[in-house]
Amino acid sequence: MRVSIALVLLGVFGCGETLVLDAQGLKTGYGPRCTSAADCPSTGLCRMGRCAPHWEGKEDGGTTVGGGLDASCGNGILERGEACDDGNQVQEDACLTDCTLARCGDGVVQAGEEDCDEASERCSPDCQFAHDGRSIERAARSCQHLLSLHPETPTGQYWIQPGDLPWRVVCEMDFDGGGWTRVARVNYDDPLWDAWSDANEGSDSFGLPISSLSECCDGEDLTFHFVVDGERMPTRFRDVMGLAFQTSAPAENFDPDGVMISPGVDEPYSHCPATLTRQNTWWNWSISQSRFDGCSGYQADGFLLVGASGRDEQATKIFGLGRFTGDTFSSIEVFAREEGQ
Ligand SMILES: [Ca+2]
Ligand SMILES: [Ca+2]
Repeated sequence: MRVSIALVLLGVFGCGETLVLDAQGLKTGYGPRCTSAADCPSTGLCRMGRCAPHWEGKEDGGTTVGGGLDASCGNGILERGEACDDGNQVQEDACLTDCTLARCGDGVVQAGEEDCDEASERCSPDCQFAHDGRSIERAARSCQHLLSLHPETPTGQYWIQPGDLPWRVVCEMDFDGGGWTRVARVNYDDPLWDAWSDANEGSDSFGLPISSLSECCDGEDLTFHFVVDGERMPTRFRDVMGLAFQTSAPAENFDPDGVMISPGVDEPYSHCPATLTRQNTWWNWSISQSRFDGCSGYQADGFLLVGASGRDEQATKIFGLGRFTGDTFSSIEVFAREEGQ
């Protein structure tokens, strides 16, 4: 009788599938043909020449009753109602402790297979990290965005895409909370460029146009700090207009609101009420007042890059940042971060 049932069902399921019956005629599943468990990667069960996707009764020649009616998840025996049972209490392997098969979307990160398993901006629908900067496809908006999604990210080079174009930039993830994008690097005697609007395409270590990180207000939503010859300067700025980095900006007052300036890493920002000025015939990048008054004077804690005589666009000396009074340098790096950090 069971044979005739099976034959009928064979006709229904076609020649690629068959229904597997145990000794009592209970359905145990049907699947591809197999000769060993290795042919059945999803369950590791090959019974009666077929992969068994579900439970399976005990076999002893077809004379005993199939097991499973008293299933016990965790006993290492696959029983009715269990997709798997590896007999352990490890939640991160291929068989969860509730005897269901691990999958993307179960909320458990499967070791070796998944980066994450959650509905969030940091996790893709296929359970791989998103926006971690490891490739163009996985670019974050900025280094700060990257760090906010992946707090363990070390300092290094990453892909970000703040606008239409992806950039591979240095992200400083350690200093003062991290999340700093290197927006510019200038070497001694380099011609200065309009760092607000353009990348320094001629350099092998360029950043990106500073404007790409500013979302609302000509750069006044950004905070800056600097590294000179590899040494990180504690002085930082906020509320600096993009004009400070534009070599073609008018040689006149460019920031009527002044800037916020922090004299040290742990010291609060204070506002510089005076109008800042610049010359673009000799001072090129400048965050400074023309007169020293203890606020952001170019010989104190402002920032000024100066060209050589007769070569105004070549960067040769640095003033400000709390320590430089017209010194030469090898390289100056500029880091920016969106406010709100
Ligand atoms: Ca079990
Ligand atoms: Ca999972």
